[in-house]
Amino acid sequence: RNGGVRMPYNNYQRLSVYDDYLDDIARRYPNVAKLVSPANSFEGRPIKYLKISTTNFEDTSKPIIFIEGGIHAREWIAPPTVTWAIKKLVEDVTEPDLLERFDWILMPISNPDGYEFSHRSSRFWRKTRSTHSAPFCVGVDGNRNYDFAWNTVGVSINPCADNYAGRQAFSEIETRVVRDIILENLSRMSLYITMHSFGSMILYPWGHDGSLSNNAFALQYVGVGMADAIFAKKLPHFPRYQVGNSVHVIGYRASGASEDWAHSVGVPLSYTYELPGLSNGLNGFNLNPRYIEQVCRETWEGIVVGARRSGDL
Ligand code: ING
Ligand code: ZN
Repeated sequence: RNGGVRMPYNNYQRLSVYDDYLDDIARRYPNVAKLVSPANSFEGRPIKYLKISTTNFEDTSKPIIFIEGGIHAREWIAPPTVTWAIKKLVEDVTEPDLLERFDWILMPISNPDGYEFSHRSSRFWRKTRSTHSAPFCVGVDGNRNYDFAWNTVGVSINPCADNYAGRQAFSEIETRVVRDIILENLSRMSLYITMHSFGSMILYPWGHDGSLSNNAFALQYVGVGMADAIFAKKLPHFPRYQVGNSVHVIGYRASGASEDWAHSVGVPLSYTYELPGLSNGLNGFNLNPRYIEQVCRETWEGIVVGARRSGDL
């Protein structure tokens, strides 16, 4: 691979490794991968993503698939599943139809400030690191900050809480960047997946009240297809994925989640993956690094089926 920047999968990596990897892929594969850095995070770090396309996003007949991870800082298994998808689309291609049929937007770390804070200072940090809401408490829950049923359920109005929704919807640059990607590409976006952990679940709307969307049949059909593909590749002691409406599968309601907002503005297939944790409590966020590669491999199988089924609907 001619001396490119490596993304190791035997341990959790710092932000700079992700940044360098994205830069390097864009440099080495200029015909298919474009680096976009639309804004800086609250603390001034570039928020980066790759647009992967054989036609520079100019063939408007191709559906777009958007996969994003790392909005919750401590969920360290999420970002590598997104870089693994990049690898499988451009470096180590075993499913060439996926690059031919779809355009891809891949953002491994949507909350770089929180991610770095969870490495440097506080392992179980979840939120952004903004200080504009309250002088005495830092950060907003990115997955409560979207403008759909915002600040109504499963949230806190206490800025010190882990599920603080923010002083207004989209108060955070990190959620506005994801919002703008979805709105700019809405006419073609067929599938959105936000990577979280943990619990081995594939969740779909509506997460704020547990009701089903008009597209629930397709959401269930594609969701089960993804879970079956993961099941076929999982290790024996990994739990089987559960698939269903967010409220019914995870057991609580939450407003302002990206999954709900994306679906509400028109993305037909919108999912939250809860990647495996293999433990209870906070230890679920500390998935042993020996399983990073396994989770990436099996999650890719889910993405493959999700893409193909989304294209068949
Ligand atoms: N889980 C998601 C959360 O933000 C979720 C689960 C997603 C609930 C979407 C409702 C709607 O709470 C994690 N791990 O963050
Ligand atoms: Zn999460």
